[in-house]
Amino acid sequence: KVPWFPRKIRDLDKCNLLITKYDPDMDQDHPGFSDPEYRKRRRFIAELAANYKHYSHVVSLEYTPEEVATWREVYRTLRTIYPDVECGYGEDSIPQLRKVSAFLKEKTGFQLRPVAGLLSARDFLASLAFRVFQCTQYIRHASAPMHSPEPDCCHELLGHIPMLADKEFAQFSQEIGLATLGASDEDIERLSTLYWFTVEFGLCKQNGTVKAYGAGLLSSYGELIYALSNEPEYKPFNPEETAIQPYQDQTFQPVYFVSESFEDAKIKMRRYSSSIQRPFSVRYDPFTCSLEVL
Ligand code: H2B
Ligand code: FE
Repeated sequence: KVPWFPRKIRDLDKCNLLITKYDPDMDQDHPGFSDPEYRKRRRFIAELAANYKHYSHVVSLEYTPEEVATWREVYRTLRTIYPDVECGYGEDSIPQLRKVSAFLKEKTGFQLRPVAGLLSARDFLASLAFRVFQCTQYIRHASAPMHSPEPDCCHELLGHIPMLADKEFAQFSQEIGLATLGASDEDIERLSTLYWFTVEFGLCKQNGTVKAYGAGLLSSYGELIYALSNEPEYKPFNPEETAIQPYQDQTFQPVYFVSESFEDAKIKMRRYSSSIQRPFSVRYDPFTCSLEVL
């Protein structure tokens, strides 16, 4: 039996299965766990996301001075190791999801929708098939600006958005998404592992030098330095092997996969995706933002 999957962009309203393992109400190790104010703020922002429907207006948030201070610290620190991300950000305010979404839409057709926290891999990846990125609006706890156990707006804005603004990458992301629609749990697991070692923690050669492009690296000062040091193991990106590599979401990765180029990664991913057995095939119609299922 084929698992349910969204067929039109509006169906993404149903792709909302949250995984609570790292949220501040459930995880005792979350830096905000013992801060009632932070948890209250998070519930307020979560509620906005939960009420969001496709075609509704994205509510802008009035960030507090403390939240802006956290953003400033993260932004400044990361800017010392990599140059401007050219998304028109500044250190004095947290960019609003609505504005960033409009910027992306013009660049690559990707748009953002607010999400309350970590989503199931199936729901998260399905949205990519429609060039929709489920994006958190809250910010990490002020006590731990350099690390967040869950995605937050620093991770999305500094890690994912620059990549989604790149044509080649936008397409790579959408193709992973398309491959997950109606896939078995085992294939979802393999595809999310591939997502992990490319979009989140990928390395790529540029003019013979190994560079970081993964969002998890670009939004984590510590791991970015570590990934480019000579400590971790490097392996060439090869989807068959990468898809079954165990990964770490608690500490740094022991191994990173290096692509020859984005183009090469895309071709290899395409070959891998087409080897996945499904009793149908899908084609995305950009005019209607819906799928043709053949
Ligand atoms: N949910 C959210 N909100 N943001 C993510 O970046 C994210 C997610 N990543 N769910 C997913 C899971 C990823 O780690 C893979 C696909 O499992
Ligand atoms: Fe991410």
